[in-house]
Amino acid sequence: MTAAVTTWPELEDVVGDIRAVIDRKRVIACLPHKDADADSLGSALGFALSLRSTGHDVRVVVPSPLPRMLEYLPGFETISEDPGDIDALFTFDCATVARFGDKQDLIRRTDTVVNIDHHVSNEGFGTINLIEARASATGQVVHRLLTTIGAPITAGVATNLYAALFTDTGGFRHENTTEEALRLGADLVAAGANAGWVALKSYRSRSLPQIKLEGLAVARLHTEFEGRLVWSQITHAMLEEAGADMMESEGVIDQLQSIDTMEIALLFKENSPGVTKVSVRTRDPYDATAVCRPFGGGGHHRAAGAELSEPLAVFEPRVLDVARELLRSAE
Ligand SMILES: [Mn+2]
Repeated sequence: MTAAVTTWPELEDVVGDIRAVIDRKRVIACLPHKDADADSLGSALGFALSLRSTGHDVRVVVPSPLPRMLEYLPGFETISEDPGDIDALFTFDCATVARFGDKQDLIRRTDTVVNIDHHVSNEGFGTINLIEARASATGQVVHRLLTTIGAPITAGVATNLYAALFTDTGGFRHENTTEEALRLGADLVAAGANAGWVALKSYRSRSLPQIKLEGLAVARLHTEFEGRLVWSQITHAMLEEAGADMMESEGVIDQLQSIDTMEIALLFKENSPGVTKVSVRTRDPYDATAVCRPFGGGGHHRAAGAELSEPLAVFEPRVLDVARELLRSAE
């Protein structure tokens, strides 16, 4: 299955407009997606720190709940509850307006929205859209933009963008670990990014509840098609048992993805009563977005997700059917 092809403007085509927004607008807000990961929030904070260092009034606002696990990112303490009156809004790593959660409203009430992303499924909701689907991380797009407009890459900016790039490539392990990504990693370290700190915080400092939750999820692993289809769940009861919150379930999908026979891995999360999220990871020849598309979700070829207002017991069999169908159709 091939994804719909959308032609987005190149950086060169929109950089003048973006520069004009930065120069003309008094107050700029930066917005990551809901349940922000380090690519989304690191891009927003990196961009904000860079512009602030040249005297711009830039506020970072985050859809609730605040992703406390990303407290280590420089500038995290400057996140605003409410950005107040803003003149322009920059969004990072977010493909759909719905993904802004309780901050969706900011998109509607701001005249100038600059949408910066690398998701092929991006809706193009910005007044200016800078979508580079080939980029390994949105942080990479932000770095190219900042250097093109001559904005400074301070050590704080570099650490944020490094965290974005490092985590979106799975610690430089995923297929999107391109030559360009590795070179950018080196450039960011040269600019002062603390690579060891980011690696420690991303992959080597997990809480006890996180480890317990992972154990519970692995214990209820299901497999079909001789291990080609694997799935598990994170339910409220499991969170309670582990003493964890949903944010601490981040690493579980990586465990499922590491199974050697895996071709499609699914993790179902009971987000709130009656709301279920599925995270999908795939290996060749399967497209993760094909599993999510019937449910209005999206993402990347190898990693995608969808959220539906349905109880887990209703949503899970529907997604499983789509995954089974994909596996059968390739046989
Ligand atoms: Mn990303």
